[in-house]
Amino acid sequence: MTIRKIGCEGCDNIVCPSTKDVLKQDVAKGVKTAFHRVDDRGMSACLFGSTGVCCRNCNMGPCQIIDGVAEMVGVCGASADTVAARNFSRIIAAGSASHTDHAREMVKGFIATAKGETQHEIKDVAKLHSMAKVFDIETEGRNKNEIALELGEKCLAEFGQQDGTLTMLKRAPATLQAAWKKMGIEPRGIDREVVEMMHRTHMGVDQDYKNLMLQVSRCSLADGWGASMMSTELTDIMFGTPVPIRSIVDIGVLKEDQVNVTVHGHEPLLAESLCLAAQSEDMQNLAKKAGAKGINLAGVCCTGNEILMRRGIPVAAGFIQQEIVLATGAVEAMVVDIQCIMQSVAEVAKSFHTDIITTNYRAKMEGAVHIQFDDNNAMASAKEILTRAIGNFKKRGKYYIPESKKLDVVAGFSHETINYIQGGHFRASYRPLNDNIINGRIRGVAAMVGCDNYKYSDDTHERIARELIKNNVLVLATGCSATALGRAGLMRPEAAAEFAGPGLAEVCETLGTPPVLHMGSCVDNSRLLIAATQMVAEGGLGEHISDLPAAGTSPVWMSEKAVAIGQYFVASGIYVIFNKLPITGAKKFTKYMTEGCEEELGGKWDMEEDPIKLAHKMIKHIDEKREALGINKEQGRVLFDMDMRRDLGGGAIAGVGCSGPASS
Ligand code: BF8
Repeated sequence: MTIRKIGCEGCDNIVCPSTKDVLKQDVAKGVKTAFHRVDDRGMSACLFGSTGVCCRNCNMGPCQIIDGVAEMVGVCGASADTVAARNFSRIIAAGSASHTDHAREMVKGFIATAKGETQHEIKDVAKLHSMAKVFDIETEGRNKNEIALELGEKCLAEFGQQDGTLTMLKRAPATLQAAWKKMGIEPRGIDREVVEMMHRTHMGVDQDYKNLMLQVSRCSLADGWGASMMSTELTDIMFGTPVPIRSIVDIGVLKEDQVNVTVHGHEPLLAESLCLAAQSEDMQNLAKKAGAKGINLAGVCCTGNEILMRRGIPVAAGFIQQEIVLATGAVEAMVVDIQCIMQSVAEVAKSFHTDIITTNYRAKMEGAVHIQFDDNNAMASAKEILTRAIGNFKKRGKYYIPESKKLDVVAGFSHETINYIQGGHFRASYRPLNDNIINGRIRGVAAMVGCDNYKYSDDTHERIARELIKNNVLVLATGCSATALGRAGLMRPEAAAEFAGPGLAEVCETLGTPPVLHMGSCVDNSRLLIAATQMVAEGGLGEHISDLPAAGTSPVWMSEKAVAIGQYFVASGIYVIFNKLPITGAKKFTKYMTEGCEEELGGKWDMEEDPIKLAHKMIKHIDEKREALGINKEQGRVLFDMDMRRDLGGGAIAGVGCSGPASS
């Protein structure tokens, strides 16, 4: 994997044309970004920290451990394996806590909506009914708000539940549920698993790395199959299940003659309210009075993915571009809530007329303006935020918007949409996908998730995805990986003919889909779990998720959340490969994570820094699974005739053709 050598001074190591373009403009000259800070730090990462063997869990240390050196265990005697496993466990606890606290807010917003206390409504009644069934909620003779209220309250109770198992687990394949039960790793309650993980990693508690890993899996499953899945499904019910939608991705989505408001963070409650408020007559009139033609909302990070998926609102930037978008000088306000917001944005904003507006009591920042977002009075909060942004429009000084680099994307591939596009309303199923994997047109499926990272080239996601699709592997993407792949032009249907191997290209052309499907934000990785479950249920690809020719990666992860996602994929039976993990200072533990755990969980971890080698390790794993299934035979290329196209469901996608699944 290419390690960045210099930052934006010469911009030669930044591939994204818009990032390079903005950074070389006069307007951005005084701006110091993370690209600079990575260079300025001028030292390599701490060897103990980066390999997971620095222990600071008590005040006898910190202890730096060297595996195999008797004098270099912890003062308490902790071995390298224990220390690395404990550190890894705390990453999982933090990542899971972030997703689950986000989910709690969404569930609370859902309950308030069901009570009629917000300006939102229950939009996807079909999904409401299917979730009611999962939670054994009576639907007969009840209106949608009554059902939603009971569903919301049952979901909220699972955060504090002490015993039993989380309800969503029963959506997993029966074989996987049985394996979790046998291992004793079914999550009991969402908060309980995070708390227990923290307790067990306190000094002098769990000192057996294999035992710790059981709780690591349980904690991550409480995230993936518990809180994240509840968040995705309830958010869909409230704001609409995504259907294919055309939009654009790039810094160039900012508009010269409009009030530019970027929405950055994760919880879509705020962003949805801003969308509604921005369309209101009074806000539009206020913008016009200030000399603007309107209000232009644009997304950053996962909030961007949420409003892109459901509303087609353009995405301005992924994680590593959050400072660059401000360096254009064209943003009136960056509205932030929680997670992945760099403290430096407040510093960058000082060079311009831009306000950084924090909106969540949990996440304040020096130098920012705080306007608390109030769920129960969301429209008033949203209008207060927009009024402040509009007030800044006249103060805009020199700016530069790199307009020519904008790329089209087709997003909105919820698992329901993937089902629908393969068979329409009446024959929706995963059968065509399974058949195309069995007949070899599609070699397998790769999940690309997670972050950008300044330490690595900003084209890493693109290089991996291009290698995968060239080899007929369908890519499902979420989070900042999805934004990077959209920016690279791989989420246009035309990209299939341009970059995919012949089998995958043919299937994409028939369905009218891109070879890389945008499945949403980071909490939406739960959609991938359901997609994998449906592939197993459809038949022909084994009995377990671990039998599927599938693999996952977060190639340049930065956040603890990405590791939690990786772990719940592993605990669901998936092979997951990251660039590096902070575990390699402990030999037995690393061997267990990359080999030993497969026997118990079906999935395992792997590591590779070179993007092309990483893609080929995924392909190798996919081929091994194909071999085990007995489907790894060379197939002659068969051109689709009209009957075969009809069998596939045939429609192109919305904005490009069909209207997607019914939302109510
Ligand atoms: O949750 S991909 S950088 S924005 S952590 Fe953060 Fe990573 Fe982006 Fe979304 Ni996910």
